[in-house]
Parts: sequence; structure tokens; C-alpha cells
Amino acid sequence: MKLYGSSRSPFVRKVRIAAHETGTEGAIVLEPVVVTALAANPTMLAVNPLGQIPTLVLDDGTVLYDSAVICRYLDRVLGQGRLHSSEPAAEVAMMRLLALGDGLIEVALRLLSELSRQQPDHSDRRLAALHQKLPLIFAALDQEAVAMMLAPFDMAQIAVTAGLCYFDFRLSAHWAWRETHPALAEWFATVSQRPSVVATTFHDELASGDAGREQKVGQA
Ligand SMILES: N[C@@H](CCC(=O)N[C@@H](CS)C(=O)NCC(=O)O)C(=O)O
Repeated sequence: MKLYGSSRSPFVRKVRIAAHETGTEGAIVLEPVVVTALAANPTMLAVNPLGQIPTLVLDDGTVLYDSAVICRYLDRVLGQGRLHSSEPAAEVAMMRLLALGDGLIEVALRLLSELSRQQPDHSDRRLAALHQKLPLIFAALDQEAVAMMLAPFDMAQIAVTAGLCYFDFRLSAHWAWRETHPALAEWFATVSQRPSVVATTFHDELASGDAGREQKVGQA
């Protein structure tokens, strides 16, 4: 199977962690692609009408997107189904936390994109709206932290992990959350040691000493 992705993308990180957790990573070859908000990537548009990563192409040519569908395939079709609960009420609870993790990633990506614009394109109103959400998202995650510590590492925890790893990678100077969210920080310190998380560390192969800020934050 071929996974179109980048080592800078939080949604790709979700898939890569899930691949390790399901023992399917050996069957996946990573096809590196760079995507940017400024122009659609023709390689990606040729395989996925959304032009997005992650996109998984199976050996029979079937194309799967987005990250939720790919993770479900790796876990429920190829793996043991441990990352997705099959009990309806537990599944809804898991999906709600998963939506919070994915939402954290989306807010981080929008924040980076807004911060990368130069004045006067830069919108203080958009930044203010994102900054209104961030403390609420972190407070909600902090409230979930004790339950997460006691629960198995599932798809929801993978999404939250990818989101927090992305904050460390791109926004650590902008948003210091650990001191004000100690339970979440403790849970994150524990899951950060999992082999699946360690093996999939973010890496910006484009970054160089003189790379421009927009290039660094506008691409994934
Ligand atoms: N809902 C999608 C979101 C994927 C996404 O936003 N990927 C970004 C990179 S992190 C992308 O491909 N951006 C380029 C674009 O949207 O054209 C998923 O879960 O896979």
C-alpha cells in the first residue's frame, strides 16, 4: 500500500501512529508529497479529488481518504479492531473525543496559516476567534485526561496525541499549555513514550537555516 503524506502533517501522523498500533506499518510505503494552502498539488489531485494528504492507495488501486477512513481500514479490515469500539454507546463517546482531537489539529493548522500571513492580510479577527476556542479545547481535553489514562489507547487518543505533538512541533512558543493543564500534560507524557508515537516523530525536511516563515508554516 502507498501512503501519500508528509512527515510534517498532523493528519498523516494520526495514520502513521494507527499503522504502528495495528501492526500494519510494514505493509505501507510512504510516498512523500508537499501540500500547501496556496496551490493545489497536481500529484494529489490526480489520486484524490480533495487534493489532500493522507491518501492511501491499496495494492488493488483502491484509493482511501481521509485520515478517519484510512485509520478505520487499517484497524477494522487489516487489524484486530482494537482502536474502534464496536459497542454503540462507547463508539459515540470515542468519536466525540476523536472530534475534539481532530478539531485541535484543525485549529492549530488555521492558527499557523493566519500567523504566516503578513500584515495587512493578517486578520486579527480570525486570530481572536481561534484564540477563543483554544483555551476551551484544552480545558475540555484536561477534563478527559484521567479517563484517558484509564482507557485503552484508541483512535480518539491517537487524534489527541497527534494534535498535542503538532502543538509542540509548530506552536510551542505560541501556546504553553502544560502548566495550566497538568492532568493532560501527565497523560501526554505517558503516551509520548509509546513506540508508535516515538517512531513517527514530526520532521520538517524542508526547513533549513534560511527557509522563509511562510514556507515553514504553510506546507504540510
Ligand atoms: N479531514 C482530512 C484533513 C486532511 C488535511 O487537512 N490535510 C492537509 C495537510 S495536514 C492537506 O492536505 N492540505 C492541503 C489541502 O487541503 O489542499 C483528514 O482527516 O485526512
